[in-house]
Amino acid sequence: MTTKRSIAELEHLALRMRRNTVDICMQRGGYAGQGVALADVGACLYFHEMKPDGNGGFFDRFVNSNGHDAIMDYSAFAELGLYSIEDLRSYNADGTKVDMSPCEGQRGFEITMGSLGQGPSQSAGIAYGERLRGSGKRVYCLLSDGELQEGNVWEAAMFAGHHKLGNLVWLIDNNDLQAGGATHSILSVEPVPEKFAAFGFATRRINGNSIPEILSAFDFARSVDDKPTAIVCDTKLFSGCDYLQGKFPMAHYLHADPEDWQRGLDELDAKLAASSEVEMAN
Ligand SMILES: Cc1ncc(C[n+]2csc(CCOP(=O)(O)OP(=O)(O)O)c2C)c(N)n1
Repeated sequence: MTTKRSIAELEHLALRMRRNTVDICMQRGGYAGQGVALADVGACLYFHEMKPDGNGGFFDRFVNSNGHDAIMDYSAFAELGLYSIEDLRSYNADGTKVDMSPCEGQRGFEITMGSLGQGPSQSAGIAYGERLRGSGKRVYCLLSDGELQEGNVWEAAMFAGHHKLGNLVWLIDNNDLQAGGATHSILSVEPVPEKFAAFGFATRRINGNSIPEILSAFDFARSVDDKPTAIVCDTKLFSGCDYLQGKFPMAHYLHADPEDWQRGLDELDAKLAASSEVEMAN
């Protein structure tokens, strides 16, 4: 499951990832809106962009900065066979091995997550090290718009721009949401691409729920070897699951009634059934 995929295959995988997110979170609640919304970026990253290492892992490196976005990784890991869906259903349970905010050393994760704003500097350091080694590895970091309010992010941006880290790609999940409400009303981070350009990044702003746009932004990043790239992904919470999106558009953390979870799952199952037909035709 780690070779380059067609757009139809990636859309199908993103649907499966959305279903995995709802399946995992409906057990005890969780960061379902982010997992569902990040499925398109995650599918492109895990199933198309990052080079596999031939041993079930990846040659390239991915730092997910935002602890609660680990749900996106889990939804992909279920497809990659890194974790079973049964194990993932213990997410958010006492004593679980699949933490909501994973730590370094947990299978599939590069860094200790949970304290926001740490991924950018760690990914920049990793990219610098990989370049010194001449390894050819590319380094990806997913961060959130809320994290852009932290000074450490901009220290890392200054470092990455100064060192012209062409092997580094930051994906900003620009969903205009943070824990306390809409980012634009709490502390605006816009204009995001212009800010990164001022720090020496090549930039693209895309619809982060469009697989063709995500793939084209990754191609653009590969074409730039003398600058890091910031891909600003405009996403919407729960994008791709109309029922949950309509009912919980601002749910930073979702603890819903069983009927609501089930309606979300049923919608995704219906879309998956239709998508399998599309996939067969390709
Ligand atoms: C350094 C730090 N400060 C505060 C928090 C508490 N916290 C958890 S989530 C969150 C806001 C999340 O907003 P954003 O990162 O944009 O995430 P999204 O809305 O996309 O889930 C905050 C402040 C934290 N985890 N780390």
